[in-house]
Amino acid sequence: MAVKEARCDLTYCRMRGIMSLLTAFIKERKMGLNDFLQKLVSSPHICQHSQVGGFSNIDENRKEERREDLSSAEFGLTCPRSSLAEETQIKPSDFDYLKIIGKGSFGKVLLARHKESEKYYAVKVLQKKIILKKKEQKHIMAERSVLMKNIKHPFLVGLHYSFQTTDKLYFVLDYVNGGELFYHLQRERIFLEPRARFYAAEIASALGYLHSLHIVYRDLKPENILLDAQGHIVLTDFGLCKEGLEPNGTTTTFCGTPEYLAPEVLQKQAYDRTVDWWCLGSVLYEMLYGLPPFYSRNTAEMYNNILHKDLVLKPNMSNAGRELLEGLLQKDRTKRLGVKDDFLELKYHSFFSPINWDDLMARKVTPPFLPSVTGPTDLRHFDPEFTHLPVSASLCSTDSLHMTSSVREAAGAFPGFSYGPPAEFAFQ
Ligand code: ISQ
Repeated sequence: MAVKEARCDLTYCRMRGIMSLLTAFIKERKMGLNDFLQKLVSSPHICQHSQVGGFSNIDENRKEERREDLSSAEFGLTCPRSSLAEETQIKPSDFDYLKIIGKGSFGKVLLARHKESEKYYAVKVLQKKIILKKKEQKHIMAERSVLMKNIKHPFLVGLHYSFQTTDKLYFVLDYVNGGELFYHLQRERIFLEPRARFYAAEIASALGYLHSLHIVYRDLKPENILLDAQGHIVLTDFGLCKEGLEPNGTTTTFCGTPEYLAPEVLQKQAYDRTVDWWCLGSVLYEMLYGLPPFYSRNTAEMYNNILHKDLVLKPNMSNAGRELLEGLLQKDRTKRLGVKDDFLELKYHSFFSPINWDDLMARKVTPPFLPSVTGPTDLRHFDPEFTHLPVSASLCSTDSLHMTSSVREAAGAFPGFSYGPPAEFAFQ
């Protein structure tokens, strides 16, 4: 049933996407009609919409250009249908790649400096052939479409551009260097309630915002929760799973660290936005207790605990905190806190009564901890395991790839991926 709900959401999202594109572009009059049509045809999900399908015919005469694009294997913007990113010609060599700051099975995240503006970005580079091998195009395109769905929130990472070369996908994201929240938690073992409350409130407001756009985060996990240089939360990685494989090697509906998996996700049952409130409960629990709820070193035992073991809360916490955790870590999602009024149920929970939500959203609440960084190139909070790795020269190489059939397949597998703001707003 909730699966059906999720499908409806997706359709609704697409509708919203179309509507926001139309209204934003028409209202702001930043682009001509031709640009608008180009943007429209470059979004596959929009093209697929019955009411828009007819538009895509106008692009028929571009098929020849597309073939040329693919065979030239040129680095830069090979997406067959022009999008804004293509028109502004953003390409890998526009950046200096300084350090690797994260790594997953699909690719890596690099600290990069835009040569012209000298601004710093986190550039996520994914290998198309690995994504295709793991049949993860849907996740990646979902991440990209979530990121570009006009998402603007103080505690969500912002996407500036996405573009592609023959063999790689690039996301140009806000760069933050306060470190992973859990890096700081590990150093301090636990956080006291006021500090945990502040982070939980910022995360909750970001999740509530995504829900208001009919987006379920689902994969909230420690490595996706970062701090910026001022100490505010930044959530990353919408829809992207780092590991992507179950222990038996098959693709799965969930991935990554299993600690925060809600019972319904573990059981591969239908899930809805309440899954995010379970994950928030897990994050809050770990901040207060130093380990995830239901934790066991034995993964099978932990799965069993998540599904069947009662939540045990030690007495050394406030009644409000206890009540909140019991509400969020409710195994039955139909009884979970947030099932009825979503974020509002958390916002008005007594645990959060010290929070002034307007100030919080305006980033006016002083964070309880200031990550000490001297500037953007201060990488002390990143894992040296990554930062010590050499940055591959292939990232902005202009060499042509040999067009094998698999390279050709990968090259054309992400139509409409590229995205960028109107040129006058680029890299301001
Ligand atoms: C932004 N800044 C630092 C690290 C990041 C990792 C993933 C996504 C965005 C990021």
